[in-house]
Amino acid sequence: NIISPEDRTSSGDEDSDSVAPPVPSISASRREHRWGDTTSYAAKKKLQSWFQLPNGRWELGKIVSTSGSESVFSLPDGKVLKVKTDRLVSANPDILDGVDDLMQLSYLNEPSVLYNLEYRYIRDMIYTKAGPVLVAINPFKKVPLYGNEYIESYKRKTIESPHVYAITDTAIREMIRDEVNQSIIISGESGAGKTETAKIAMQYLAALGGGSGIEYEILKTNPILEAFGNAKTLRNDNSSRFSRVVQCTEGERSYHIFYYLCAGAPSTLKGKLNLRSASEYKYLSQSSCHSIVGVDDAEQFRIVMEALDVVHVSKDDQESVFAMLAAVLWLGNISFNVIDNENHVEVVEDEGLFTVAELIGCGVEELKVALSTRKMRVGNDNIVQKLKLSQAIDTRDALAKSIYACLFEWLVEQINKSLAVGKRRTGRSISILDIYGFESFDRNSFEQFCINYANERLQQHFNRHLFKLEQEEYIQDGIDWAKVEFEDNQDCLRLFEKKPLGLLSLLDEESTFPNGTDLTFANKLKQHLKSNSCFRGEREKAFTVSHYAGEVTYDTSGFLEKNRDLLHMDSIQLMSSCSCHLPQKFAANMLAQSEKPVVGPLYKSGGADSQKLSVATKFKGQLFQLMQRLENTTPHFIRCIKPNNLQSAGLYEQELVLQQLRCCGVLEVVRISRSGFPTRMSHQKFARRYGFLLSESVTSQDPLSVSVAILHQFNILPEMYQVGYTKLFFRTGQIGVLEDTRNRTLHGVLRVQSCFRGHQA
Ligand code: AD9
Ligand code: MG
Repeated sequence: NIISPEDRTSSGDEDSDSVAPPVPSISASRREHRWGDTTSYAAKKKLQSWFQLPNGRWELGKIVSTSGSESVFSLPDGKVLKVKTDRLVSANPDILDGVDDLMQLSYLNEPSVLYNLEYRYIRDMIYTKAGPVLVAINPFKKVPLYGNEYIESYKRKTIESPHVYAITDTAIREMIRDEVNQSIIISGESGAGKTETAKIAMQYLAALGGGSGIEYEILKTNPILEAFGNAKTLRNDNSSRFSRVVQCTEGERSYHIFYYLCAGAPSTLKGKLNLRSASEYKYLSQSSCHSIVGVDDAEQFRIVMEALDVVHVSKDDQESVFAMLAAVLWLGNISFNVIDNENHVEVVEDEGLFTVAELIGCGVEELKVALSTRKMRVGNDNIVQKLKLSQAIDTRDALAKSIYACLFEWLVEQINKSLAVGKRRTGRSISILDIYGFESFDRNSFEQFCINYANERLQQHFNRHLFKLEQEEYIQDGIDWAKVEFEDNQDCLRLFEKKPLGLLSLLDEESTFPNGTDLTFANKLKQHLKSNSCFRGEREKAFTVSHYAGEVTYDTSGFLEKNRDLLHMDSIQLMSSCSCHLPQKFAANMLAQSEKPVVGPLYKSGGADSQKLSVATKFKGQLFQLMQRLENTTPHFIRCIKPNNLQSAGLYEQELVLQQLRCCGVLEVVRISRSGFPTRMSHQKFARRYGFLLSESVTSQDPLSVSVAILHQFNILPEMYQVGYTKLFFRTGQIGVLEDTRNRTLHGVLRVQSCFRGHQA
């Protein structure tokens, strides 16, 4: 009853429509059918099976007996349970424990996949293949898998076990062999290890570059990007983040660089920038978390300064960078006085105001005006409107955010310039994409909406690539691949992108209406999209989308506000009038951006006739650019998995892992590969394995004729297999019937033999 790993069979899965095993599921309905899995097959054969205990954990046990729809099932601890037979899920034979590619499993069901990953994980084998995908489980500790010796071994191919190094090596080889750009696409949820994985891939590239190439220099710029782009969150002490300058959840931190600067700036710099300790800045003190266990902020500041030297950011520019950081911090301390019944405000003249003006190089009066009023154009007249308290706070925060965002962009630009100097471009590249994975929380907002939309696009890319790989194999073997059907997520993407009645268009439309609210937006969605199969309206302001990874319910609160970009022309004009060069540059960049030909809806956002793109439209544009770049590469996929939420080593939580396997599409890979002809066996092997079952001898002994005779004898339906030049291709589960017969026959023979031996004795 053992099928050797290289058979790549899933032979037990004869009934792909059977009810899926009961699993702890984040949202059942759509997904249940995906595990077209076998249940009764194992039961019939009295094999080891999985049974899900009421606490959700899968236990491995043996079927003692079966009568009708019930089985007696024994657990390893000696307990015996009476269970419904169809709740038992086939387990793989021990010989397949810990295989390094999930596709080698005979039974590709959820508990088997979970078990196999856990088996490897507890032995520090954190990498496993799922067909073309590399699954990486975060060890949350140092594992002895990296460094020069390993790099050498993967380079020489003396190690074959799955690894980021192996994937990276393949990318390099394919880039050279095919002269095609490559991409390594790393996804997973927060804290799963994407950024670490990206660094490990870069390490390999850097080592191959001989320690002096551009790859090595890129690696050296990491401290800068992490200092400015990462922050402590509840899920990850070093999380790659995008917006969190003005708001921070309890227990989390803003970007590392703020704390590094406050703790590590030399005293002269401190004096120049009027720097205080982190706790004295409102933006930093609001979350009551200033330090990270094991991180020395002052030391980190020195490391960042060194890295800035390495990428040739001049000392002057470095000081300007730090001045911008200080300006952001001081902006947060600027406060307002309410001056009338209508909640209009004026800016408090205090240290915060004066310091910001000093740091960015503008007049105090101009800064006050920019933060407390807005120029409007009514007909041909310019009028000045006083801001209300909440508007003034939003304006201040928007300015802080945009200074930081511009600063980050500027730094990336400097780094890229420095890397490009004197470098010969070979024209071929390997891109490494470290991207936020699919998110589904109790409450999901605009951020999740964007993230999941992006993941939906990436998933489509992934599906198409997989489909292509499969197709190539079929074509190579002369198989009619038109018979292979792949489910696509096109419907969901259409729900987002359709014009004018898609999620994004409707959001943009509502954002332009002065009277639009989150509720009117939600109602519009319900009105126009109710017939879409991927959409469901929920109570009040909520709606649900059926994503490839499951259903997510979004709360539209704050959608419109977040989608309209808040920075007003008055703020941009203020920056362009500054005497310091960075704010000037930032303003110029922003103006240049808004002058670009636009494809989305436009907003009149202030007095001057400025036009701005909505956040969703910008996001979509960037996503399309990214996809376009990726389309021209050969992709390699790495899916990172977080085994527990405590960031601790050695703890493997089944349910958490399972959810992520779904969300990052690993189970989808398995499903897709099963929807074609996933079981493949060479003619020779097939003939050898099952030939002895033939009741009549075949005239021709060539493997193909023997194989065909076997298929006929066992009445395997023509639509269930394809005969290729070298291999036979089977639909899921078909081999099971043959294996069953083979086993029974062999057991019969063995029994006869042992009886015979017993008799002799
Ligand atoms: V986020 O979406 O940016 O919040 P990531 O990037 O997925 O997240 P990250 O790479 O930062 O997660 O990993 C989180 C932590 O896990 C790291 O700081 C390490 O402490 C730990 N980690 C991840 N991968 C490895 C590894 N291969 N070996 C050891 C690891 N530790
Ligand atoms: Mg990260």
